[in-house]
Amino acid sequence: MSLEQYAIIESTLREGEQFANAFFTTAEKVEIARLLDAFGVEYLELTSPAASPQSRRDCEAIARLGLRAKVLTHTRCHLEDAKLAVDTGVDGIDVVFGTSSYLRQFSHGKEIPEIIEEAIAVIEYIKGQGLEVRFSSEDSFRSELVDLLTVYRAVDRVGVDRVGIADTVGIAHPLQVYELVKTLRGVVHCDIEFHGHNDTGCAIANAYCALAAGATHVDTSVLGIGERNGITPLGGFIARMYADNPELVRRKYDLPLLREIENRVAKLVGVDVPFNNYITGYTAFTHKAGIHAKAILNNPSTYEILQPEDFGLTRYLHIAHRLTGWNAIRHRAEQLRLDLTDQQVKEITQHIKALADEKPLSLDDVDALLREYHSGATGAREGVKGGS
Ligand code: HCA
Ligand code: CU
Repeated sequence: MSLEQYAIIESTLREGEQFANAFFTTAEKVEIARLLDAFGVEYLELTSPAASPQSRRDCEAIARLGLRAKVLTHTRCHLEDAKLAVDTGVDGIDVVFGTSSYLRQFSHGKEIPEIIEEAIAVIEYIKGQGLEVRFSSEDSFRSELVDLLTVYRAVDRVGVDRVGIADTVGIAHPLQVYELVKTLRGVVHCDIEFHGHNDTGCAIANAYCALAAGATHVDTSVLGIGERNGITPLGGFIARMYADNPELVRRKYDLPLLREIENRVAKLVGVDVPFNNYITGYTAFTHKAGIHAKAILNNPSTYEILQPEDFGLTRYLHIAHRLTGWNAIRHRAEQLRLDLTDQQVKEITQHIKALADEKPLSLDDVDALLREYHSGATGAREGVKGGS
């Protein structure tokens, strides 16, 4: 069910601001918010107004933009923070409380009944102000299950809109996420959000499993930026969901905007988009081996589950190397409008392979060889004609 109906809570402007290199100005935050809104994410999550004076002004500025996306801010589960948040004009508040024994021992020092009491007061206050409210437990996967369920059941009973599970330290794997969300689904009636860190590379799979088990909302950030190595990346999550149901993802989001958003955020935080990034990476639609190239020319789906055109991108056949095949070379000759027989293309392919064994080749080298061969072949034909 949730795999067909889910919402993205885009947290580049909250979790992403916790990335080592992120120092967004108000204007930059507004720009990112507008881009993500145009892309079509359902929610934007912003840094708590309690964090700093600028953070408060940024919440106010983005809440005033009149975006399609709902604007949330993220605060500790404290009444004072919640009051500040309500005053910024946001649509909803994501509150977070640590339930793990680590956090209870080394952070806030509170016991479960105390956590519940405080959570209920905050939730009732926010609901009373007419805002959406989510309650999440930080470090959910290192919390006692019975504690977690007790807290969630209590907040569900007072009408929280959503409970959140956070894999704060990136320790969970997909089977555990599936299991926990499935259990929780049987206990609460409200929506369920998943927030997953990527310390062991499971963040996308974990988000997917959360949805498969009945979660309704997934947190992402552009390029996955966040604390340490970050959370579920927006682009990777989109790739995963597109692979399941392309029509739905095309309908929900303005996919060609993804690259622009990633490039912009990458520039703002001073990083490069990785070569192997989902969808937009430099090699994401590059095909190299002769067998792959041949099949791609016949039917791209043979080796592509994502259609580059849907993202405003094009595929690339890499032909200037020793693994190349004559079908790919023939295709290139056709693009260059060089009329060569299959036998001629096969010969030149052997030549390219031999040359590539000796030195790196570029596409220009291959083109030059094709042209040379073509004019030689044409010259020979014309010579024969002339002599007859
Ligand atoms: C953090 C908090 C958080 C909160 C997630 C949530 C996490 O550690 O900075 O609100 O669901 O990872 O626990 O990002
Ligand atoms: Cu986090």
